[in-house]
Amino acid sequence: MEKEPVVYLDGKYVEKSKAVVSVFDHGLLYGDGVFEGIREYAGSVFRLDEHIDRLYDSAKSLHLKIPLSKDQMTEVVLETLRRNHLRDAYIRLVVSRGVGDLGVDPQLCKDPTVFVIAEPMSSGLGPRDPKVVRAIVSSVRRDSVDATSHEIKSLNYLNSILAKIESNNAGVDEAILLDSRGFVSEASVTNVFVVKGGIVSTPSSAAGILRGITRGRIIKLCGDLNIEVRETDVTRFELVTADEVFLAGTKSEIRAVGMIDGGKIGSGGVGPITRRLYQEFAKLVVRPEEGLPVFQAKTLSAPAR
Ligand code: PXG
Repeated sequence: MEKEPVVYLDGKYVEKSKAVVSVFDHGLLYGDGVFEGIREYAGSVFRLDEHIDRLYDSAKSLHLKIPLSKDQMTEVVLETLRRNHLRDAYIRLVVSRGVGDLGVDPQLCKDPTVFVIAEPMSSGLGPRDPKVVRAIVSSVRRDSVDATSHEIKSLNYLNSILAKIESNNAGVDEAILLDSRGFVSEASVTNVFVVKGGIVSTPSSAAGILRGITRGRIIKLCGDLNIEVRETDVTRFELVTADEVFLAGTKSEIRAVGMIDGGKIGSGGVGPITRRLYQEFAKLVVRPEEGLPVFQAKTLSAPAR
């Protein structure tokens, strides 16, 4: 029989079939918790430092105390990959409020639940063009920065899910959400970029976005390639009249948007700047300085819990 994958759960590495959490966990009962989606490329974890920092910032904003240090958490991610012999993987790191009673009060939950799942996933990046997707502008507004802001990478994804249901019902691939002011925010699980006259624009944090790690690397890449890039408010008009629109996130990497609300974007295919950034991003993700090698002698302390 094939060996089961293992999952890190509260200090132990357990078989996938035994990796279960309580029905009293507030992560399940209330979406009270935080997470990260991370990728390993060719034996190296892409920007793990940034993912760990973002996880701890998300937790801090919820007054959720993670019971591991950042170094310990880093080691748990690496060890989960080692134990599953994974060189190209998607990693899901979750910290929930933990077990409590049926009341919403987080103070009643003593110990946060921590788990790390790693599954094989190969990169879609390569010499060929990125996928082209069709999108709608959703009628669902992105939660504003003074509400359940998506600046927090929390377990509460109903805002994105409602938009995704709308795009499913419209028979397209993606939903782009406007913020409460009416400006473009982000897609359900990716950041949005528009290109007009050779200038790349992407919504700023005012639009209630998650500051994507992929987004950050693309902004940096634009700088390296001397492509002008702006973090600014983007209107729906600017979105639908753009020369190119693309989406960026850890899991889906970079996707071109060929159509929005039934109208073509540019030629309806992959534009030249999207293609260039996609090709350069493919090179970037395997640069040694962008990742943390997994299969190396341990340097960090073992996780304690
Ligand atoms: N915005 C939101 C709301 C996200 O959830 C991104 C942007 C992109 O961020 P990164 O750091 O990945 O470049 C995300 C990404 C999925 C999936 O299935 C992705 C995310 C969350 C849940 C599922 O692709 N987060």
